[in-house]
Amino acid sequence: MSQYKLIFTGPTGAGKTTAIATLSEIPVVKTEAKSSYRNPRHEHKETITVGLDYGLVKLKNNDKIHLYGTPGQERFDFMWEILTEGGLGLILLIDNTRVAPLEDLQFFLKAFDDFIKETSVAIGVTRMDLNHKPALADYHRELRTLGINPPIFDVDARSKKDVSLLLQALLYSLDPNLKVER
Ligand SMILES: Nc1nc2c(ncn2[C@@H]2O[C@H](COP(=O)(O)OP(=O)(O)O)[C@@H](O)[C@H]2O)c(=O)[nH]1
Ligand SMILES: [Mg+2]
Repeated sequence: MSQYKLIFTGPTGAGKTTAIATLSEIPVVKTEAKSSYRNPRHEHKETITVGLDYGLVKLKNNDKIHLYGTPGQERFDFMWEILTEGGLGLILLIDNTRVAPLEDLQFFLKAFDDFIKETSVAIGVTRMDLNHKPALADYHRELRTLGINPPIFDVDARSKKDVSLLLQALLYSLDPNLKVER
């Protein structure tokens, strides 16, 4: 049995905590705190992740994947490098309702570029039901200008089917033999 570690990152509100809870077979460990600021685009959101989220997924062959969510806010970016240590790959969630999602994409790909170079990345664009622009084609164009071609999907972090597909795409790009239990 092998054990792997995957990292979920992306801006606050992108669905990291939700995606980890959706996938995890154990109750997730969350470190939420009351948000001290009001973000008009996320009025529903009263807590933010200050530390990290943790969940666990078992694969068909009994391998275990430990899921870690990074804090979304830049003031916690000192933790990003610690969290990626020994990680197998990165799942980047982008919130399509934010002001400039393509800039968020660039920002996070840049922030994690050393890690991505050594491993792999899969991208999930969330909240597309609320805001359908930019479209996936716009993301593809942006990725082409950055010279990379990672798997990218429209995902709802609350949907097990969506998040499993994203996870499976990342695992497949690392090792076609790794399969998510369904
Ligand atoms: N409408 C909609 N809501 C979503 C989607 N993905 C996640 N959410 C919601 O967005 C909110 C923020 O998610 P959360 O997991 O706390 O984001 P985090 O800050 O990245 O951990 C939660 O209320 C989720 O249920 C989506 O695709 N569509
Ligand atoms: Mg969170």
